[in-house]
Amino acid sequence: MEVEQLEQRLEQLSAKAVDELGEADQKEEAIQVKNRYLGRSGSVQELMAALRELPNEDKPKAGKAINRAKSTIEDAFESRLEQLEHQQLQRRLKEETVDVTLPARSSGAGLGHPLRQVERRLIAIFEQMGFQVAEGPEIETDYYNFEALNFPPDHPARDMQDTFVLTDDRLLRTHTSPVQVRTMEAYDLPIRIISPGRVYRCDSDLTHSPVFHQIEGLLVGEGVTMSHLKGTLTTFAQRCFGEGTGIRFRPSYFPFTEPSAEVDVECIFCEGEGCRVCSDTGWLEILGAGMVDPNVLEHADIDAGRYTGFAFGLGVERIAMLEQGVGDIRRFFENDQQFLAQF
Ligand code: 2U9
Repeated sequence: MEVEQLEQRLEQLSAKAVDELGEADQKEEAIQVKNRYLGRSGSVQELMAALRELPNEDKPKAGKAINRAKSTIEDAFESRLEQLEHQQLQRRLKEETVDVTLPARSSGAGLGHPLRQVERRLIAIFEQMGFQVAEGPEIETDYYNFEALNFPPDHPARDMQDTFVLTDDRLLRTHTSPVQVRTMEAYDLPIRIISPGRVYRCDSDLTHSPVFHQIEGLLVGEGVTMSHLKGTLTTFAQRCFGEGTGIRFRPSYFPFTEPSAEVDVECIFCEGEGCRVCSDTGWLEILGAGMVDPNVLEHADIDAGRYTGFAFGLGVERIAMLEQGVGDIRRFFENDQQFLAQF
């Protein structure tokens, strides 16, 4: 082969390689094309054999032509590679873009549980009247839950069928009254406390749940009378259910108070006219209350000749069910998100 022929052949080869590289869509394809021309048994390498056959004076010219072809192909390979990488990056950026104009998904921020919402409101009302919040254990002894509260040994509430008994002398408190007993033991008089918290009873139907929430109140000091109790509960009813809401006391019995009363609030739906919710009576039973039994004061080493006290108790679920129109108390404890999201 003549040197001119060799030069021409190299020109053709490098032009063809540049074309093929331009058509390679993948990096791997471009590498294959490059190897086909510049690899050890590639087309350009093959022409090295023809160079060796040339007369010595033509060899420098032929060598330059080979080097030119090699660098043309290498440059084309490098720039094609750069193009392919750029294209790949553009494709990824397009596929992975975030459309910031799309409406955001709701993060489902938590709300207070409906019972907690009611409980907080009730606590705030009593705090405004000067009551302090007192808390205590949910696992109690027979003494604090029953004996100190003047329950006789054979009282039905002490029965294992009504109370969750844990061991010989440990049970789940059936009311928050033990907190009040512990407070009377630990603090000087006068005391004015409320004890909100979970309580437990073996009971389950539309209006009873094995766990529920109470708020109890206790005020003990010199000269405390039933009038103070009536005034306190009237203020509570008006702040909780609206100005002008009336209350009435009906005689009742609790071991820990004497006298005792069930306290009705004027129906919040018909304002005393009579409706389905209040069974046409115009009244809703909301609280229990009474004057602290002297035996209970004496158990806590308080001189019942000198001091008197009043107490009251209410169920948070009862008020939440009335206000929120919930017919089954157990709905509050199922953690059903659809139910809870309504509040
Ligand atoms: C002490 C002395 C007396 C708390 C009281 C009630 C009346 C009462 C019920 C309301 C609905 C329980 O949750 S409920 O079923 N409570 O009727 N509770 S007086 O009396 C006390 C508490 C502590 C030392």
